Amino acid sequence: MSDRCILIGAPVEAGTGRRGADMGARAFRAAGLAETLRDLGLEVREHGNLFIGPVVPKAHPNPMIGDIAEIAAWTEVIEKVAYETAAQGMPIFLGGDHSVAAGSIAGINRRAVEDGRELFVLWLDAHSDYHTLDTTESGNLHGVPAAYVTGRPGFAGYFPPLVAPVKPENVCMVGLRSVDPAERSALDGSGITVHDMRAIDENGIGRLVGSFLKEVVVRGGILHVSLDVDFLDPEIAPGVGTTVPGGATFREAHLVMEMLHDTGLVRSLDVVELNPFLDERGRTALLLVDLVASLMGRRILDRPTRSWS
Ligand code: B3U
Ligand code: MN
Ligand code: MN
Repeated sequence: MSDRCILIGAPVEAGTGRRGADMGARAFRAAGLAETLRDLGLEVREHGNLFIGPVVPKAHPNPMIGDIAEIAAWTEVIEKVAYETAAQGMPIFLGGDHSVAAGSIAGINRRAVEDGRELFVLWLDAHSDYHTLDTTESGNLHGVPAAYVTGRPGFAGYFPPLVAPVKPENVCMVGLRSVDPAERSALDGSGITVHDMRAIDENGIGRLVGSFLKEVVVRGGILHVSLDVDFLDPEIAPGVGTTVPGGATFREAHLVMEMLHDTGLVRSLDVVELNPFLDERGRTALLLVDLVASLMGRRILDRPTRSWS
């Protein structure tokens, strides 16, 4: 884990059906993210908010898809910044909706492949975001990034060419409780490890995440974490466009963050789907800052670092 965090605002909302996610990055800053990280002894570099120029609209045969040119343009910009900043510290992408992850993971993996490192992705979300452009029923492109970055077909000609797809076997999704039929059948046999809320209830989130992290360690990999706010239960995190009941609790989410920190292998992070327009007095933003703090090393008590072998 790098001691230098690079905060990158990605004010994207064209991937959702609701307005307001483009204010997410500002809310993370207002909730004290940089100060909290500095208090942990980390260096914080502020990259500012990314932007795209005007785009020429492009149609897709799927009539539900509206903003494909805009999301494609964002993906290109974010991919480039991810590739560049991954060599300078730990990029933290402040969304923006989850379509941000199409660019961040694509760029992070381009860097990882160049460095000869094996990238693993922990996808914390109520949704699998595994639609292709052809299967999405809503047309909301925050529902496709996991498919794009793992190299599912159908993106060519619309999204930027993917230099380095992430191996599906290296992806672990945790917290799922809203998966569309087309996603479910595509996930089946994809190689992606999928833990829905039932699996969490039956096994405990620590055990499930722990076995994935152990595999990352054993295989000498590095980690990208993609944290969708709706991974959390809406009772504690209302500031998100697509709330789904029955999500991760405060302690479950913190445990995951603490375990991730113990590995020392997290190299990059997305925190996405925060919608300050829907939040209650900033409580979701503040909770996310706390979770990022746990991921970056804040702990309740000092305890020996867990052995992963
Ligand atoms: N799978 C649905 C719902 C959804 C996906 N991601 C979010 N919602 N946030 C869709 O629209 O693709
Ligand atoms: Mn998502
Ligand atoms: Mn989601």
